Amino acid sequence: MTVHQKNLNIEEIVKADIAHHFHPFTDHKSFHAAGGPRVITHGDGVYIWDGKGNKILDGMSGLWCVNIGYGRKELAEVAYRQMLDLPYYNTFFKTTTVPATELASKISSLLPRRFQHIFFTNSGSEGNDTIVRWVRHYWKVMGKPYRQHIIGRRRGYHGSTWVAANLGGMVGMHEQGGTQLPGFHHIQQPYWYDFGGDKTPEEFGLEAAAELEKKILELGPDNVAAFIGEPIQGAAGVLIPPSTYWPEVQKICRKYGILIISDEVICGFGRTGKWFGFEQFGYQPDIINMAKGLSSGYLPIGAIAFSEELIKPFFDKGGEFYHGMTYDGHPVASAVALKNIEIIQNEKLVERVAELAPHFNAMLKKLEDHPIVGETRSVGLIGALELTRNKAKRERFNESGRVGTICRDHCFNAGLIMRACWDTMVLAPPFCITEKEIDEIGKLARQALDKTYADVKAEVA
Ligand code: PXG
Repeated sequence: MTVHQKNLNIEEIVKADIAHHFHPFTDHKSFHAAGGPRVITHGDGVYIWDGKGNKILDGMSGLWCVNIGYGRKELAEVAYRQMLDLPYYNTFFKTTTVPATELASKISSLLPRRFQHIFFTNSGSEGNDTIVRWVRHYWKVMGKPYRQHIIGRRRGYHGSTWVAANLGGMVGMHEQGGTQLPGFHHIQQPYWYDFGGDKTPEEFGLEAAAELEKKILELGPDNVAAFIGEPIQGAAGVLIPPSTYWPEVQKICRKYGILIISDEVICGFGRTGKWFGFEQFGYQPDIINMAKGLSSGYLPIGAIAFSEELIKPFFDKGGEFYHGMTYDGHPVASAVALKNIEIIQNEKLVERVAELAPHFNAMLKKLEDHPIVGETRSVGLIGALELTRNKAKRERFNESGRVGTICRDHCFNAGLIMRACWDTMVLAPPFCITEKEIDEIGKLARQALDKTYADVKAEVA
């Protein structure tokens, strides 16, 4: 327990939480039935501790974000110093702060040369809302106001604000919060395990990309503004597209003059073993959305990169884009993000992810001998394993994700955080993980899988 948490009364915290805290993405009835929250008190490296003193290996880097790991004092120190110098000033009305400008320069230095300008946000959701407003405005500025439709994928996740939820393809989210907004469309996700049938992944990748062209032709190519995709669909269950998919998507978008938005909120800043997911999958986006790994989750901050070709008309023609949030380019969050990137660069953590990738993949592959594990897959330090009732037929237990939830709970109790996306178990550990800790994930995951198997044996074919 860290010094300043010595006198914590966890029972009181749990009581207060039940009484006053309304949680995101939580079924409140089962939350209360479970006796309230598990309180996480502190972290170090790849481990976190709960209020009962349990040490847990965080296989999810928080929510895909604590990439450099927990407990890095340098980030706390930089935040402290920046707060004393200047806790806040805005970036509106022709002003800036030193960290915001330095961070914009730093991010553009990590990207291909055509990305020179960065717009700051506070989260991935805000980034996507901003991008939708911006893209539609861009096409108006370009004299093509009819280019308003945006195409995404089913089970894509782009955030929880209204526009971001419409952009994403989570049906459960569409059904809440009122009418679907106009102009958002979703095509099938490139998910070979569920939809590939007898085709090779490469054949299936081309087929999934062809869905995009079909949708474009249905809407009328001149009416389509942009296509948005995560390089790997994270929240859908780490859907790693076949190698043929993204190059074909790019070809189709170029053919019809449609912008490519790469949502790098999970994949950005090294997760796949390259700085950005588009480098791993061989395509060139026009707009990039970033958050999470930008600050390793130490403070909330997001950023959008627009290619110069898109930005230039705004410089040439003038005119204001009526959009901005109070905390865009917040100086403390920017200073922390700068330090985070410095750590990633100095410690060569992106290269380290690439180096660890085969070991991480081998750990997952070893689990394929388990009776309820179907395919396993990974790129860099992001991976998944499919729970199945019939390996040969790639059959799910059911659509509800019940078995995934059972497995997730067994993982937690075994001392491992692995997230369940329906019946797909996913992992995205911090980049500072060691080979030994990866082996520990394998060991704990197997224990949890054994217990899950014991619970559902009767259903396994
Ligand atoms: N885009 C992508 C690709 C994301 O993964 C967002 C946008 C939204 O970012 P913010 O910062 O507004 O949350 C995300 C977020 C999960 C889970 O359970 C995933 C996310 C957020 C919360 C939960 O997998 N991804």
